[in-house]
Amino acid sequence: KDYRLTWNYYHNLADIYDYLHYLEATFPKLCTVITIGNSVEARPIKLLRISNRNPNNKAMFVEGGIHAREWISPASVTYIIHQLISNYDNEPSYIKNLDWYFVPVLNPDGYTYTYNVDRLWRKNTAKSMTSNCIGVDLNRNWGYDWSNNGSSNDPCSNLYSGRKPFSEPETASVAKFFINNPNIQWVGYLAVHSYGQYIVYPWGSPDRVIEDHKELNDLGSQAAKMIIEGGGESYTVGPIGTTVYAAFGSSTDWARGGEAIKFSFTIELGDYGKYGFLLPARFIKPSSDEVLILVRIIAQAVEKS
Ligand code: ING
Ligand code: ZN
Repeated sequence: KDYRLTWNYYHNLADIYDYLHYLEATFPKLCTVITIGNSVEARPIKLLRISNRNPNNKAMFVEGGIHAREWISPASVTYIIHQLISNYDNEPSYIKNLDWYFVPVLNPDGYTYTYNVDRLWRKNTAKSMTSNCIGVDLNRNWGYDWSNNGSSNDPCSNLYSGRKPFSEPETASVAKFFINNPNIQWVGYLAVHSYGQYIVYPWGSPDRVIEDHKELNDLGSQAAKMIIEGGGESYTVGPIGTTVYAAFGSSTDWARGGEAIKFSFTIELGDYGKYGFLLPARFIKPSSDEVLILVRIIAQAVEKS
């Protein structure tokens, strides 16, 4: 079997994981697959590292598939991996002298659930001790500015933040990976979501302004401008809380507030709502090209930092 993916349709979890192992087998000097933990239903959470093993490299984390129904996220993250690997030798130094950590599917149970049970499922599939409803919103479960208000303390809500910060193995696996690898010099974190077409940065609280607001806004705006110039879609840039909506306990806030990663962004891919979460697969490649522009802008900023 040929484990290469295509990006002409959406792939299930097994195909995506096979692709990561195909890359490791084919490009062993560059690619490493690491299982950082297991989901609630004991599925592995797989990370692909791309590194030229230069010991001075800074590092960038790319998170996909935290929300089950946002299928464009794992598709575009794997497509970015594909684009970096296909032309790696000719990539500029700001790409090659970075260590890349990609988790295409941070919520493998939810992703599987959208294939087998409910295409519009958002959360993981954790059982609750107090309710028959299942699932925690993994993008409200991180250990920085976590709240049971603002998000929701109702297990039936799509925004349920969980019993406590990092109650869920999916978010805790990332935190543990950071703790267990203290010498990785993280400078970038990008979470990929859909939909609405936003490029946003901390904070999720509408009441707080980040000190380097202008620098982050300039980076996001530069990416948005280049996306338009490249024939892509239009993106609104700003802080999470005043641009999308108030949100506590997200990975983007944790990366910046908890881990002091200077360049922490979320991109919300297309569309504006015509197809919403059911974005047809013909949009995978153009959407991925949009993410890649932002990825390059962040990587250049990282190199200069
Ligand atoms: N939107 C994001 C959500 O988690 C967001 C918006 C981005 C919140 C970054 C917090 C941080 O609700 C979708 N569509 O998931
Ligand atoms: Zn999302």
